[in-house]
Amino acid sequence: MEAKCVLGYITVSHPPTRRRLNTPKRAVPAEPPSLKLEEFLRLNAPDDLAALTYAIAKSSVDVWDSIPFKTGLLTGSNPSGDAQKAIDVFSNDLFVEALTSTGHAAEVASEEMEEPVASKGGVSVAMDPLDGSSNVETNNPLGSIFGFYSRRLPASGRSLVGALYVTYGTMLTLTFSFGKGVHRFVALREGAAMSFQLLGVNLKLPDRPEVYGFGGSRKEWVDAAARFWASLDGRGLRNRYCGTFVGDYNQVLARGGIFSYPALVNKPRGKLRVLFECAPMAYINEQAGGYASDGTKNMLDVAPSGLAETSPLYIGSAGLVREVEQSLSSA
Ligand code: AFP
Repeated sequence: MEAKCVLGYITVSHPPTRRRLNTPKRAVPAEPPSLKLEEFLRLNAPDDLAALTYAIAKSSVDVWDSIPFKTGLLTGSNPSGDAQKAIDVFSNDLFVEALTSTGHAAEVASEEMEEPVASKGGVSVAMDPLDGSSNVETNNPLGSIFGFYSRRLPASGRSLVGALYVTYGTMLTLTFSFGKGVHRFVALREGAAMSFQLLGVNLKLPDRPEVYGFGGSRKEWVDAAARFWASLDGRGLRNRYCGTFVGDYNQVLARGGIFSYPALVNKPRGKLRVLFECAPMAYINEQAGGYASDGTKNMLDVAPSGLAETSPLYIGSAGLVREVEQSLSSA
């Protein structure tokens, strides 16, 4: 699963243009080059991860298009007891089919399924096919999260060989890492079809943290997390919380800061699932120069014993996360 080569770009944060640079491998572009996802993957990803990523990209367009039409609640609930919407099940089934069809998935485990779907490839995929679906009505951003594991699931984040998240917001973007930096592509219309164009390479958390967002109810947080949260305004950070992990983390990556779904007094293992949410995002965050913790150790070292195991999560700028880790351990 070694990457073939990694382009020497620096971070690009402007919208993409369609202009093609002649020497993309050496020049520091004044404008981002027009580079399609297929080409980037061909040059920078092992074949299996490239195929899985491209399958996710194509399906994410269908998910995005379908969100307005599949918002109704179903009668069932997922293995964690969350109410399921038609869009949750639709996204789940679409991604399972797309991933297994590549021939590269060994199994696909999902927050929406009791058991993984077995397949014939070598990469175990864990996914939250539609993160934040309770926010559909309020038109907040939604997301999808994928972890690519080299071992059978459940496994710790140390077995991740790549991770990816999709944002369904003002833009449909894919942000991913295969262990050599974090890169981002945006979906653009090309006639009737969509194509994914380069939006940024080697994304890094800014040095100066600006924003924070904590999930759950303040009165339920453990004291040390609540005290840390209360100190952030006074240090010039702004509270920005949308209630979708992907959306909340995405702005931490752009502006620096911290996102947490902390340990709760009556739910010390928090809410977010290790395999499907915490570890894949921790992997991307670490590649972007940040740090993620369960409150006592690196999130990537948490070894879940079951598919749906949850963990408290503190993720974002390394200094802030280490600080909250310290407060929690001395509490
Ligand atoms: P849904 O997928 O049920 O909307 O839950 C979203 C989520 O798992 C995660 O994306 C958020 O960070 C977290 O829940 C928000 O939970 P609170 O509503 O308790 O803050």
